[in-house]
Amino acid sequence: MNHSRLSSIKRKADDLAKLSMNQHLRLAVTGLSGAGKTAFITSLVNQLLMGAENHQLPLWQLAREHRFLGAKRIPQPHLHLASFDYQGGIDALQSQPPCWPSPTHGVSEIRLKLRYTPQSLFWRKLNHSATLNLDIVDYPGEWLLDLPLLNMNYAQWCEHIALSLKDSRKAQLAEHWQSLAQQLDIQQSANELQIADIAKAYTEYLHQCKRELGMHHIQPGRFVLPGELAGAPVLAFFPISPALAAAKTNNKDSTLTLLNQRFEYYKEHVVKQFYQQHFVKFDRQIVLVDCLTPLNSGHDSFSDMQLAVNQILHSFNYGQSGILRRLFSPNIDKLLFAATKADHVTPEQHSHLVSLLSEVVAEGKRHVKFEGINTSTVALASIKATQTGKAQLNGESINALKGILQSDANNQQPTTLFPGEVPSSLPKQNFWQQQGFEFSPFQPPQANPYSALPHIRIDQAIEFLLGDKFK
Ligand SMILES: Nc1nc2c(ncn2[C@@H]2O[C@H](COP(=O)(O)OP(=O)(O)OP(=O)(O)O)[C@@H](O)[C@H]2O)c(=O)[nH]1
Ligand SMILES: [Mg+2]
Repeated sequence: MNHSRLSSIKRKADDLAKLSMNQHLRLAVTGLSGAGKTAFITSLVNQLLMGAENHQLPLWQLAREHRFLGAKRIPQPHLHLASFDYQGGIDALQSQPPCWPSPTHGVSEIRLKLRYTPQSLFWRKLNHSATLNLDIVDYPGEWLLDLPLLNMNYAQWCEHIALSLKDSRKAQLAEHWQSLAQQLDIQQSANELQIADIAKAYTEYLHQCKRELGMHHIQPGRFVLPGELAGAPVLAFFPISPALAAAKTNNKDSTLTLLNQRFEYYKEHVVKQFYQQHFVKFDRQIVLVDCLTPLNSGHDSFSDMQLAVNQILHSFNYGQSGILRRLFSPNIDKLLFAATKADHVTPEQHSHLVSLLSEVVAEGKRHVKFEGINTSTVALASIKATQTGKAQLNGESINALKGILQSDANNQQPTTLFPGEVPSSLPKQNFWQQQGFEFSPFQPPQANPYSALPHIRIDQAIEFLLGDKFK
């Protein structure tokens, strides 16, 4: 074979290599508020940016085989989306004393370029490194709680809310907005100011359910996490008595017409739009679940969290909610369930946390798997705030945790404690009577610019979510 023919073959092989060695993946991170999304993304980005020098990732095959060459932050693809505030999170963790990154309220994204040596001998012989452009998207799980609204009209939604008020604690909190709503003549022409006031009272009721009852299952989700919609008329509606909502109205300016219109507008332009603009573009998903805070808060909070998480999983159940497949054709092929904040329990309890989470998501997971989505479950700590040690209890040496409690931020004195046992299955009545679990928030560790953040099993999450892309 002559020289020019050889170099033309080599050029073609090079072009082919470039094509197949530049991949792209969109990883979505969700969970209810406070589940640990921001901490997870901050730590994940930090672990990747630390590159080949990061020796804390033994469960990630690519790093273990020394084929991970490094990562770089590059401009995000969607200019209209908020950027994930990685630097803000790192600054908070590096401050003195360190603090957790601030809560977030909407969608944000960050793009990293990962470079690695491919596994295949063929590509290695061509001396090629490969790249994966990784987009990481943070979005509130609460937004997925709105999916069932797509199958309801306004009157059906009012019926649904009326049923939820059978819970006497909710009914008590609902008294204020209900009494305001009862004063409305819904057949009369709408008074915008009055409607805005009642919508405000309804929104405050939802916030109270979250704050005072520890509830997560809030509808409509955007009322408590409005993002850029704060103050917009699309959020100025509320449920009324189901019988009144089902009535006919001939007045096109009536309150009833307006409430119906806003409900439909919310479905079309808020709920559907999120699925169309964001959800369909996700390739991989991690659902973060904080099982520990609801264990502390009690039976009702735990059941509500379980309900909300399973409701979130309906969005990955394309077949059953035919509307999803019809409207959005989602692409997610791998979904990881992660029990967060595992550094709040001693290591021998981590397997309990995994089996507890498996039971919490059991119903939703069955449907997700039926769709052919590959799933796995892990217990992790995105940012490990405790050390494991020994303590004496009744003359016996037991595993304990050592860390600075958030409540000791002023004196910076570490505390050694045994937080109790995490149940390995859904807690029974006697668990709630004994309240065997005492969970206290810890201050994060002091971060420094030269080493990656300490974590527990974030490398296992990377392996599951991205591992197959580095062949
Ligand atoms: N000990 C420990 N605490 C954690 C960890 N991850 C999160 N936390 C705690 O949980 C809180 C909430 O974490 P975030 O990452 O802000 O949760 P989020 O899901 O982004 O919450 P929103 O932005 O409000 O939706 C933090 O402020 C920490 O107190 C972890 O890995 N270890
Ligand atoms: Mg957040």
